Parts: sequence; structure tokens; C-alpha cells
Amino acid sequence: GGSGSTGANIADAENAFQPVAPELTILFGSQTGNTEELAQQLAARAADKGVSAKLLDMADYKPKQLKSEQYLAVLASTHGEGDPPDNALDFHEFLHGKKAPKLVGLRYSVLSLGDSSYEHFCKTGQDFDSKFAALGATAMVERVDCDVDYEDLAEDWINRVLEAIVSEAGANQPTAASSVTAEQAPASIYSRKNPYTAVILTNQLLSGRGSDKEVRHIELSLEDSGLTYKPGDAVGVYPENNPTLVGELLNALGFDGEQRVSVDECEVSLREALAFYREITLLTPPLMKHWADLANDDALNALVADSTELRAWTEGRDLLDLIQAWPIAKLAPQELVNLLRKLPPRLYSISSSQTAVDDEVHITVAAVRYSSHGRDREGVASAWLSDRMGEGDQMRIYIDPNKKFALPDDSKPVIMIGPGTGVAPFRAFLQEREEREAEGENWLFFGDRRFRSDFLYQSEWIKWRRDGLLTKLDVAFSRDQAEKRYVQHCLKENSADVWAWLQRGASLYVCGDAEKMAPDVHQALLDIASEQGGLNPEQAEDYLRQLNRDKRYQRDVY
Ligand code: 2AM
Repeated sequence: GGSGSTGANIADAENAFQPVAPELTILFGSQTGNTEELAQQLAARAADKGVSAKLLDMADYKPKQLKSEQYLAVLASTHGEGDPPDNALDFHEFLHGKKAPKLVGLRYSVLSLGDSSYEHFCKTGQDFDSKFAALGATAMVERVDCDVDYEDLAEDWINRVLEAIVSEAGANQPTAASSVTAEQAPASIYSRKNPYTAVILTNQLLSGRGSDKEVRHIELSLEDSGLTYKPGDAVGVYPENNPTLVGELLNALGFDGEQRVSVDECEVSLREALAFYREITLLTPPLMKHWADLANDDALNALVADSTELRAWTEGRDLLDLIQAWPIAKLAPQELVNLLRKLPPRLYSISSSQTAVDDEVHITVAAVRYSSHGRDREGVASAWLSDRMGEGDQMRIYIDPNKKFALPDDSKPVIMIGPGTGVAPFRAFLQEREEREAEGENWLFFGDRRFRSDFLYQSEWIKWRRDGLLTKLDVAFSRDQAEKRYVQHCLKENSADVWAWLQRGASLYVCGDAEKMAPDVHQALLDIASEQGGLNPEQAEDYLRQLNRDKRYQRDVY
């Protein structure tokens, strides 16, 4: 070497006296990628602090290794009825099974992500935490449960975990970043924290005359943003609350909206805070409890003490209802702002392929409108995009990558199930496969209410069907006949073919409604596995679970 032998000897001597870097294993259980991103942040910061970090997807972790871990950080999100994300299922099951080892000596900490408006808020993280404790491990930092505005709490948890390790194991030289298996940072400077201001190029009605729905096709410019995306990724959108509703709120509070308040270390008017920065359309249990503390009213105290009653009352109501039902005398503007959650960005599955549309990104948005408790209500972002945003307007966005919903190799067949706006990512899939001249077969199952008004992107599917990119196209229009007909009925009518495609290595993709459609489609797939593959119910479940592990059964449901 050029530096000479003396230098090398000194370096060796120094190394000999250096303490061994503490070892931290970081596991993430993530459906949409938020916990994965936080896990990567932890890994990067660990390296800076001289902690040797190993970052792993829970699905790739051999749980038998648990016994030899020194420090363990677990980041997990919760879905649906308190369910773990798909990639956390096996690890979760292992820990709760008979083979889980004693973990005395292990130092761990859990970060859970969730949404406090759901009943089983952060349940997966809580499961891990209590299980580790029960197995004898010690929490180095107490578990933190994060709501949808998770950034600050998560950042604080990351700092405290690293401080705990460093103070216990002693300070160290920064370790090489190579100990981190995280993917390289994205090329763009724009992110969830620092969104890009995009211009709307197109905002047009996609659903036809006579539809009971209002679905729009929106094209945004990514010009000069450096943002890149893959089929299956989503766009995060920062919306604005309805200004009329904000006005009504200010009225009910007796404020003119000009009061200065601080949000995220910035000073804005109360009107701006309520319009852009705070959630005003959802009443979460934590908000209700804080409100009850301030209102000091017997009826409200009784309501928040009973979670079933509380859920029943808050369902379909918003902040204006709360203020009208239980006004708080002398509530200061800043106090009000502090009580409310941050207005979280909304995610929309991308309906274009960047290979095909270059510096554009397309989304497909259904306006959410309903009436409850005597007042018309709307979904914050979808109504804003439908009613108040037009061509030339600007909006703040970022790309939310989704590694859990990605095309397989070009040669592999894909079966896509996407009723309603769930079809969006499959337009991206087909655009991409067309550009790449991918030879793998493509089969789309689409469903919606009526053929005449709701066949979203009809001409594109027909063209692709005609030129052969789309090998098969099956549609279910639920309200065109007396009996309801759904995508799962199409699937079952095609049992033999679906099974044959799976035998040939096809991957299954499901996008759309999580509450009813996805479980019904799952059941149809189980039935097909039983009927065509001769599997009993348990084997059929195992079969789908294995497909999921092999990344051949991927869902983007919400
Ligand atoms: P419906 O509204 O007529 O009941 C897109 O929203 C399509 O999904 C609509 O045709 C809707 O039908 C249908 N849908 C409703 N519930 C469903 C379910 N459980 N499984 C599959 N599709 C469903």
C-alpha cells in the first residue's frame, strides 16, 4: 500500500483497543412502506453513531436467530382488524407459537404505526412488545405507538433507541454504511416531509353520464422534480379541507380566523391551520378524551368512558358536530390547534407507467360524498380534487414507493383483480409491459356497477385486448342485471383457467376495497385451490400464504 507499513501498524494498534461495535438488528413489518422507510432511517443513523446495524424485512428473518441478538428494534404497522402486515405474519405467528425461545438478555424496543381512528390501534406493535416482554427480553426504550402523523414521535424514538444503545455499550467510531442493507436514497430531494409542488395537466371525468359515482382521471406534471416511480407505487397528496366547512367551524367557535397560531414551528392564521394543517373531519378516541377533559360535562364523560358508545357517536360526525354538541368556553385558538391531528396526506395508486408517460404521473380518483346526521359530507382529498382543483392548479405531492405491489419478471403471467378505482395500478402495469414488450401473459378482472357508465378506461383495455397485450379480460357489472355479479364470480367461473395460470407461475394482484372485496376474492381463490388442486381448507390457506411469501399474491387494498 502507498501509506507505508508504519501507518498500517498504528491503525492496527488502534483497532485492537477499539471496543466491538454494538450490534443492532432492525426488523420491519410494513404493508405500504412507511415503517420500512423509518427502519432505513434508523439504520443510517445507527451507522453514524458507531452502532453496527443490520436491516431486514421481517419476512426474510430467521426467527431462530433471535436468541443470538444483542439489540433488536422492531417497527410494525397494523391493518384492518388489528392484523399484522403480510410480511410480518410468519414472524408474528412464530413468536406466539410454542417454538418461541426464551429471550432473557435481549434488549429490544418497538415502534408501532397505526391510525387512532381504528379500534385496534397499533395492535401489531403491542403484540410484539408484550410477547418480547413475556419471553424475558427487556425494553431498552418503552414502546411508542404512532398515529397517522407519525414523523415527530418516530424521530424521537429513533434518537432514544440509539442513545440507549450508545450509553449502555459505550460510544464508538461511525461504522461503515455498508453494514446497512438499505436501498440507496432516492435521487429526488422531494419526499413526504418535503413535498413537490406539481401542476395539474388534466382533470377530467372518467365515469359516464348516469353513473352514481364521480370518478376522475388526473394527470400531474413531475417536470424537473427528479421524482421517479414504478408501477404499483402510490402518490401521496396533501389536500386542503373544504373552505366552507372551515368557515362554519370558525363561526361556531366565534373566531374570525385571523388569530395567529403556530403549527410545526411556523406561524399561520387559525383559518390556514384548519384549512391546510389539521384534521377536522374525523373524531378519534384520543381527541374525544382530550375534549372531555376540557368540557367537563357528565354526558360527554360517560360517552368517552364507553368505547362502543363512543364509536357509535363519532361515526359519521366531525369537529363541527363536536363543537356544537359540547362547546368549550374560552378555548384558545392555539389550544384548539394542539388538540387536532395533523392533516395526513392521502395515498392514490398511480395509474400510469413512467416508462410510458415520462415526467407525468396519473391517478384515478373517486369522489367520496355522503350524508349523515342531517348534513352533506365528503372525503377531504377526493372532493377537493373533484370540486376545487382544475388544470393549471398546483398541489403538493410525493411518491410513496410500494415494494409489496410490483410486477414480476417480464416472462411471467399476471392475473390482476381490480374492481372500481382498484383498476388504477393495472393501467400502470399494462402501460409498462407494453413499453417493455414483456412477453408474459396478462389477465384483468374488472368490476363496477354498470357497463355503460362505469367501465373505467374501457377503450384502453379494449385496444390492449385487441392487440394481444391483454390475453384475457373478464368484467362483472354488478347492477346490470337483477342478481349482483362481482369479480369473484368471474374468478370462480374461470376456476380451471385461473388454476392453470397459477400452475404456470402466474402472480396474483388484488387492488381496491379492503373490507368486503378483498376477503371475498381471497375466499374465491381458496375455493379455486380446493376445487382445482384438491386441497383441503387448511392446505388452501397454506397455498395462498406461500404464494404471498413468494411475492406471487400481492394486495394493495384500503
Ligand atoms: P355494488 O356497488 O353494486 O354492490 C366497484 O365498486 C364494484 O365493486 C361495484 O360493482 C360494487 O358493486 C362491487 N362490490 C361491492 N361489494 C363487493 C364485494 N364484496 N366483492 C366484490 N365486489 C364488490
